[in-house]
Amino acid sequence: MKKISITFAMLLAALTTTTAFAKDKVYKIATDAAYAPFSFKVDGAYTGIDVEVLDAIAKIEGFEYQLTPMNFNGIIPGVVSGQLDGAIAGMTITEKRAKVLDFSEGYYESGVIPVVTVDSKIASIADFKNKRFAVKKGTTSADWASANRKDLDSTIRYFDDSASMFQEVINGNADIAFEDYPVIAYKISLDKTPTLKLVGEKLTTAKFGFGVKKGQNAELLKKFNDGLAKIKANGTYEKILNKYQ
Ligand code: ASN
Repeated sequence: MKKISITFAMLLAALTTTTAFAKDKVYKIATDAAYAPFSFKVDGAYTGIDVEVLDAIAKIEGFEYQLTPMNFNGIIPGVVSGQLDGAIAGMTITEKRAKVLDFSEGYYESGVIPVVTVDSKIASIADFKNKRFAVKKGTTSADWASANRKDLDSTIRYFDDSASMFQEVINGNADIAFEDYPVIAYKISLDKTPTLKLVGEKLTTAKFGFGVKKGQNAELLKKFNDGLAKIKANGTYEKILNKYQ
């Protein structure tokens, strides 16, 4: 009898410690360091759809997090290696990524679209032969370019961030950049003197999702999905989106 009660007490202690730990946990969550309108720095502070959606969800679900802005290319490896607990980074839900990550419900419609300078003669995919492509490392845009490069007899240059990729096209060192539709549409809408334009329709249709390491973080994923449903129901989600339209 004595033996049993000691075991029970120990179990209770262990359980209490685990619960306390889960409550105090500060989730390390990555975002793309420069990806307006999803995450970008204004006057020294990060803002954008991803940043505000995460914050609203954390508040309503009652969890703490540390936002970790970084180049997109390091984000999935960071989650997979366990250095990051999750990522909200304008990140497309794909089958390939779903092999190493668990994704939330999609929270934003996207898809890859080609981008050229306003004076470019490139008007459709028929004009993509023998061109110099610019893409951001580790992205679905880079995947599209590398899957089609051979057929199109084209070359690819890789960049760490979207701004450097766009600059390469603006400078005339690349002919076509590939970017997610909402990101380039937002940039063009803000340009006082337009430098870039879209070509044709989206090449892919996709959704952005919040991601955690596969099979490792069901608790955080559930909090994200529950919180997303709540902020959609109470109007917060729409309010956030409206700020960036
Ligand atoms: N939208 C990109 C992708 O899913 C990620 C990014 O550039 N932040 O590949």
